[in-house]
Amino acid sequence: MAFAKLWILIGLFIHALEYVPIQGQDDKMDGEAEEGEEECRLLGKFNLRGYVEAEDAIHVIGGMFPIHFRTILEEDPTSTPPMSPLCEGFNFRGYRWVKAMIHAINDINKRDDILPNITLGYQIYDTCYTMSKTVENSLAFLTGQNETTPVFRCSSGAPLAAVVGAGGSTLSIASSRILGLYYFPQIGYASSSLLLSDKYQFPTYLRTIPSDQVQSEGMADLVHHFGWKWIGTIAADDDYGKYGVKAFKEKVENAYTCIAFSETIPKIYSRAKILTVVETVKLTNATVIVVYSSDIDFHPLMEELIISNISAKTWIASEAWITSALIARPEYFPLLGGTIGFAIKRGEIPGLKEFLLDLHPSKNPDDDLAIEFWQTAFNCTWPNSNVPYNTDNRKNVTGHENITDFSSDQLCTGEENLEDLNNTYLDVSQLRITYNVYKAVFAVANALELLRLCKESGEAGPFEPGNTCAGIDDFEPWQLMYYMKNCMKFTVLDEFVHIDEKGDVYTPYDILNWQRNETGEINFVKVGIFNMTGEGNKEFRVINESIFWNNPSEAHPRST
Ligand code: TCR
Repeated sequence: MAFAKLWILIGLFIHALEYVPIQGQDDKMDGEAEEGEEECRLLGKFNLRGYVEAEDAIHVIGGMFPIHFRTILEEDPTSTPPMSPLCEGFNFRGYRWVKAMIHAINDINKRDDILPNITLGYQIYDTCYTMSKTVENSLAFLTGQNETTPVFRCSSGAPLAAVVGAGGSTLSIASSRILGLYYFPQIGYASSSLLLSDKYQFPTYLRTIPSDQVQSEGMADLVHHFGWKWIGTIAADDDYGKYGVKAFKEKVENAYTCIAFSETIPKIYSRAKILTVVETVKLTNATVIVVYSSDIDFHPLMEELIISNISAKTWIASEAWITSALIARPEYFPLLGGTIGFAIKRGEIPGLKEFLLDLHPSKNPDDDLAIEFWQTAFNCTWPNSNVPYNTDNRKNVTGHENITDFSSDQLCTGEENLEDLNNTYLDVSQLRITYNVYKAVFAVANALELLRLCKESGEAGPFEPGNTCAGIDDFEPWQLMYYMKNCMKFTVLDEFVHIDEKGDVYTPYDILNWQRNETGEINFVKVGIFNMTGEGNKEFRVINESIFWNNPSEAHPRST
């Protein structure tokens, strides 16, 4: 049976990763383990953070989000038992995505027209934007290593229906390779790498963000539209940056347009590597530079570029940083003003703002993430907590050479007001990825609903033998996958969503341009659109006159 196979495989995983069998009778406690059976001892320990709410749930949806920017690197992990690393750098934007997932689940639970009498729960983990955590999260979903959480199929407790995530493409690819083994449904909200359209490699991966095939095509059209000849490219060192740039190059290069340079931004912070990129940008004659990277990876390079006083370049932004508060800062405007980039469709989520405001560390003393949020947002220390915040364990970071603790001695009073906070967590004016998260949760709910309706309708179902339906209480992951693959047409917040058989969506992009308003803040002004359908029909429109160019003459630059 499929299950037996699954358990053998998971067993092997656990064996390899976490347990060491103790042989012989001596180490055994009385009454435990029958003769001949191996007893196991937990060696390393899952150290996962996130949110679990599964008490009354009939089904649980898993989620993976970058609540932190990075893990803290261990110098010598072999001298102590293996522990999953700790994370640092609180990501307000990622935290908003988590809340959007919870909000979506609450909304579905409140509705009678979708999954009536069925309560969905959630099990959300922090990926810390790293591969190792993401793999660990995926294993935890499958094995239920975290004691309070359900195993994905298990007789007691609510089973896991599908996973939403995992943020960056490289992370989704890693988790999808594991989840795909069991034909376990996964739906991404931000992973746009074209690799993920390959259903041989990632049979159970779907997404609510368009593939970068589309974005790269749009960027190439933009370059041709303005007649630029020499283009520099900078890519994050991951499946997003590298494959995005690769597709861009394939589409842009022709008899007239050439690539001046191609650089990559390191994944693990290295000042030396970043400085070589800065040097290239300084020396190049190309005035147009495409940056295909997440804001998280681009930020350290940005800090160096700003010091080096580079100006009069036009930056072409990929979707991941075009509206990022981490990058779109007034102090970066001299360098990045006039940036043109692609942004995915924006949406409004009713009630989200109120839900985001409904946060206070005193609500739940065990909610470390809320405490860390509060401490970081208000730069104060929550009394009697030992949740660290504002630390930076990277070495030789620009501006501070040593490992640093930026936390404050000031105690939080609890009277701090969230509404006074001007940060990205509460900014609901640009809900793009957040909106995708919301859609992804609805996609899962929609598949669950179709599965449930099959039996209810009394008609023939899709499963062999005998054209049967699956039961909502005891379906297998591949049965839910049937609906995720074949029936992904539904409406969320008045928008019709169609995810095709490759798991891809085609939604239009806004072309945005960074301009400064009277108060000195950066506005993302819509200057065009790019739309492409699955059949390859496209529409590209830019209003040249509405663009702000960041050079002394404020004129359309040439890159010859
Ligand atoms: N696709 C990127 C990750 C990513 C992202 C973002 C990360 C996208 N948009 C916004 C942070 C914020 C688009 C990937 O890796 O596929």
